[in-house]
This record gives sequence, C-alpha cells and structure tokens, in this order.
Amino acid sequence: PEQEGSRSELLLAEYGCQRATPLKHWNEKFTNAFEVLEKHADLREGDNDYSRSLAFRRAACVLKSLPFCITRIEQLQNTLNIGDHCKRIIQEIIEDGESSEAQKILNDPWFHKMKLFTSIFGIGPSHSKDFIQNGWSTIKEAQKGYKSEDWRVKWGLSFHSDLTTPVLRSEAMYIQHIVEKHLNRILPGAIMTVTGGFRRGKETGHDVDILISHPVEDKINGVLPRLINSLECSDILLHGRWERCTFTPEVLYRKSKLTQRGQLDHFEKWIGILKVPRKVREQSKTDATQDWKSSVASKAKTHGENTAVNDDSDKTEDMTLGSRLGDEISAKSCDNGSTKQMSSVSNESIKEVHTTDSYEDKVLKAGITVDPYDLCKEDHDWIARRVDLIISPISQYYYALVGWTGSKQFNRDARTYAERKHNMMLTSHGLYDFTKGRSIPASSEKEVFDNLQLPYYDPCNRNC
Ligand code: DGT
Ligand code: MG
Repeated sequence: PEQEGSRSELLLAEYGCQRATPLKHWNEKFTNAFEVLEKHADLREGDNDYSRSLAFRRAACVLKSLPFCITRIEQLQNTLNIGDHCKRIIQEIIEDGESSEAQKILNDPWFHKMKLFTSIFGIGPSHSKDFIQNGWSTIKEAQKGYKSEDWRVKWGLSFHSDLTTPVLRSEAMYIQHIVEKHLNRILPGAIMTVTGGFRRGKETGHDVDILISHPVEDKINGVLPRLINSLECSDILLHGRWERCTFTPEVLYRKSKLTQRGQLDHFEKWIGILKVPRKVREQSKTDATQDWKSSVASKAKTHGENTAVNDDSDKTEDMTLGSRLGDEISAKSCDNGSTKQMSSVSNESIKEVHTTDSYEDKVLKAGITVDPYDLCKEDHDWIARRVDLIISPISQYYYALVGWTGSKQFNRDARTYAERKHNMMLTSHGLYDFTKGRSIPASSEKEVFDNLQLPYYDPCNRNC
C-alpha cells in the first residue's frame, strides 16, 4: 500500500493509547533492533530498573504507529518518546542497515542462554542467572539439575518443547470451541472472548487467554470450578491452578505501583495447561495456508488489490477451521470409542462427575496425581498448551476486556494517560475518577474509550 504522509513531519500524540498501532507496520528494521535492546535490558535488570527497557519499548511504539518508513532522522524531530540514544540507533540503521549495539547482543552467548532459560514456564531472570552460574546452557542440563516444587516449573521443564512451540490461531479457536461447549452446558447464556494477542490479530501466541462473564451480574459466581471440573472429566486438562477472586471495592481506587510485568488483577482465574490434539495443528497448517492463499488470490482478483498491511482475511478461515476440527475430532473420537484419548467436545460426551466433594475441593485436588516428569517421556498425539481462564462480573467486563486484550504497553500507556491527564485510575476492574470521587461504569468497549476521552481503536490497532 501507498505510504501516507511520508513528506509530512508528524506530530504524534504522547501516549500509545492515543495512536493507532497496527501489528504490521513500516519500520520493522528499527523495531526489531529495539526489541533486542529491550529484551536485553529487561533480562539484565529484571524488576530492579525497567526504565531502560521501557525507553526502547516506547520508541518502538512510536515507530510502529508511523504510516511511513523512516528514511531521515529529521522526520522524527517533532515526535516525543524517542530519546537521543534511540535516535542514534535509528541513524545507524538508516546508514548501515543494522544496529551494532543490537548485533553485539545477538552475538552474546549470555543473552541466548537467558532467553532460553526464561522461556521455561515459571522461570524468571533471577533463576536463569543461577542456571548460568551453575554452568548450564541447555534445557536438558536444567531438567537434570533443577528440582522445584513449583508446579509451573515442573511442567515448564518437562514440557518445554510443547510450551515454547507457538500456539496457532486454529489451536486457539479449537480451545475456544471446547471451552465454549462446556461453558454453555454449565451456564447457558455465558459470554466468552479469546483476548490477548489473538484478539489483536496475531497469528501465533505463547498462550490462549479467555475472558468469561454472564450478562446477569452474579450468575458467573461459582462457574469456574464447575468448568474446570467438566474439562478435567473430559480428559483435556493436564494441570493448572485455580485462584479465587480477591477483589474488594478499594481495588478501584487504591494506587499500586505498575511493575515491568504489569499490574496483577484480582479476578478469579485458572492458569493452566490443556491438551490439543496434534491433528489440529498439522491439518490447520496445510488447510489454513490453502484457505489463506485462495482467499487472498480471489480477493486480489476481484478488487485488484494486494494484501493490505492489516489484512485479516485468514482469521475467519482459521476460526471456522478451529471449530470444524474440534467437531470433526470429537465426532471421530466418539465413533471409535476413544473418548478418553481425544478431547471429547460434542454435547453428549461432556461429562461432569458429581460427587459429595464440593467443586472447589475437586478442583484443588485435580491433576495432583499426574507427574509431568513421567508423562513427558511417553509419546503423545497431543500438544500441551498454556491457557488462562479469567472470570469477570459483567459490571467490570469491558474494563477487563480492554486490560486482557492488551498489549501490555497499551495498558501501561492507557493507565499513565488516565492518571496524568484526567486524575483517574484505570485497571482491569474499572475506572475511578478521583476528582469526582466515584467510579465510572462502562457497558461496551467503546464506552471505556469514551470515558477516557480517547479515540476508539479496535484491538488490531492496540499493538504498542
Ligand atoms: P502472547 O500470548 O505472547 O501472544 O501475548 P499477549 O499479548 O497475549 O500477552 P499475555 O498472554 O501475557 O497477556 C494478555 C494480555 O493480558 C496482556 O496484554 C496483558 C494482560 N495481562 C496478562 N496478565 C495479566 C494480569 O495478571 N493482570 C492483568 N490485569 N492483565 C494481564
Ligand atoms: Mg496471550
């Protein structure tokens, strides 16, 4: 597509939440370098000092929202958030095609080891540094040498390969489809949305984030343990942890420090690991590519256009594909009686075992007997996938939807913007106006933006 406004010098708004930031943009050669620098600063400093990594992220965020490719540094003279250091890096990339500082990091074995170890679910920079101190440089060495009682680390180490293989959109849709079927049986009329990167248009992700609610305020109470129990009985659940809701009204106006990893919320949630049949992945790759190719080809033919920067023609294909595969696989597994092996998702095959235990007791016990270290040695026709299920009452749902859609930087900027510009506090639970001394409700995502006096940007333009 034509680059717009390449001749004009843009005065960009100060905060990322005030600008449209698409996934695909014009300045990848710069933002790729900034991503390396940001990651490096993040791994070095951790939560001690994230000002350096944030400076790179903010600069990248500005470049992502420019509707043209930077060719002269003067084009950035009116932009905020790009400091002298970042400008020097941009200048070097304009002249030499790459950043020597980013290249130096990419040639540093420490950086690669840190990236590898922090890719283990449950392992952060400080443990990774210990691993390197021990002289380890491979996952095998960490698996052999590190014993942890933390369930995330046990699963993260045993299923490292599965959990670091990017989740495809079709797999996310498959998981959505299954959770939806179980949920609808337990609570008809419940609403759920796949949020996170997939909602912003990403084709792959590291997990699947699902936000669940019900149009009637209190109806969602008590649903999550039943949902987990139902998934557990259908043998698609590997392991996870259920967290109770810790929300109190003070959460809405009690100021808490934003950390690098974001602000933790107080929703009831389940953080865990589900199985997805490998078939979903294998078939989707070929089918989705075919569907995508033919859809793009026919589009180009009829409209005489090429792929737009934000083309989402493949998403619908993959969504239907995910659900179709979900149904096909469940039908097959019921046919041949192998319901135990495959995720059984047809309504008839959803089993919920009622016992004298409370659902909470059942959920707390669920999966404890499975040892991931033994399980990972067997051959499987499934792949382990990280899933977050978040429960929100409808009164907080649209704030939760914005928060759980992200990106993290969009959230950070929106929260700082709310505080500095309007003396308000934005969280995933709501928006509190300190001047008026009350919280402001929202009954749509658009209303969240209106309440913040922000232009509405759809999720695919929140990729700061
Ligand atoms: P991915 O999964 O690698 O494609 O990336 P995202 O963007 O889906 O990131 P993820 O899955 O870590 O989180 C999804 C969004 O939800 C992210 O924009 C920030 C938000 N989020 C994550 N964890 C929390 C949390 O504990 N509390 C709140 N309020 N938001 C969170
Ligand atoms: Mg995610």
